[in-house]
Amino acid sequence: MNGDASPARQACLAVSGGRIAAIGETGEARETVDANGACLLPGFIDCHTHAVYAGDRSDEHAARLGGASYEEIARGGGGILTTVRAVADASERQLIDGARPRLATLLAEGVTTIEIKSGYGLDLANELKMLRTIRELGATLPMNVVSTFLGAHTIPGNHSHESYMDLVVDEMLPAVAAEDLADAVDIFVENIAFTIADMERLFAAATGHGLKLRAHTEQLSNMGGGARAAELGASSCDHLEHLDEDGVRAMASAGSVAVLLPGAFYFLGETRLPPVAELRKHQVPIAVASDLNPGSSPINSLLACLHMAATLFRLTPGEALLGVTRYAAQALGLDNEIGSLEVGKRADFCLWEISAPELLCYQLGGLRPLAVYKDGQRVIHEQIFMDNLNG
Ligand code: DI6
Ligand code: FE
Repeated sequence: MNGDASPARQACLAVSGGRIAAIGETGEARETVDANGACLLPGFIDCHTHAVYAGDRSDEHAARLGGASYEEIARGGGGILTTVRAVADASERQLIDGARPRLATLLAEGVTTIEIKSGYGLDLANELKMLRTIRELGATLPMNVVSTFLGAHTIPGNHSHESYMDLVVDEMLPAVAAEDLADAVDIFVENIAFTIADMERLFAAATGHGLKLRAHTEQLSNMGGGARAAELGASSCDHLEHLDEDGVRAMASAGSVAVLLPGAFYFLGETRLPPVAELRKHQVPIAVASDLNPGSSPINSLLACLHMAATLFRLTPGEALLGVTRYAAQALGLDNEIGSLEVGKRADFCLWEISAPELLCYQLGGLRPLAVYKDGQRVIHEQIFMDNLNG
């Protein structure tokens, strides 16, 4: 995953102190593992999720199947606000217990880093509750958990647009920063949510607190949010089905990663494809994530989204694989640490019993790594495989 996704035939990889110490050199080791010709890939990175939530929205799914649109449901007080009510009723303990199996499911398919956003609290106490939940998941699971403050997800019913933005920027953000509960901020720039001016204000304040910047842009319409977010230094712009070529150019010159979310495209039955040809032409790095959430992407599988990135968005298997490794790390600003098998990076990797990595974009379902390593420690393994290894 060092720029392209073609496999290398290396005899060995050495780990020391949780990091990759050498590649291709053989020598003495305290412990050796014979991978029996299995394929070694970096741990996958799900760089955009809303994996902490309560309740489900299967009734809204049924309503959409009957013809209602995502926007109509949102404007009627449902959508994100349905989940906000469920999260308000849940304790931090209940949120942790609800999210843990989702994360464990991702870990079992080889995801060693996950980003999780708040955004179903929408008041100070509940946003902090969500972010503490995210931090607690990171402290108790063998995964790298990145936390993003998405107070600007939608406007709650008890606020005007202006008074809610005041609350997000003047009260929530300082409280989040004071407790070090987030690594980045995010905002939903859309005609049913926030404006570019809101984003400018939020980003200025967040930069002052040392937070990284992300944005949901051009998901349902083209507002120019992607171009502006990139200019302001956003490490990624996410969704992007409605991004135009000017937006692509702005992202290219600013070095912002395009995070594509085929699960939401698929589940909402969208028809407008993200501008993959233009992103390629201008060499914008492309990441792929699950967007796991109860409204637009109840898809608890990054591998399913990897598959959809190829089948629905026509990414090449190499592009899709780089999208859940190298460029996902870049979207999180963690490309010096994770996302590829290189000396000095964290020893987060998986063994797969597959003929070639491209198989992961081809087969849908039934795929699991033989073993998952996080910081050099084996955290999950297939007993059958290990039994074989041990003779
Ligand atoms: N766009 C999305 O697809 C998710 N958030 C966003 O800004 C959906 C969140 C939800 O519907 O609960
Ligand atoms: Fe999202």
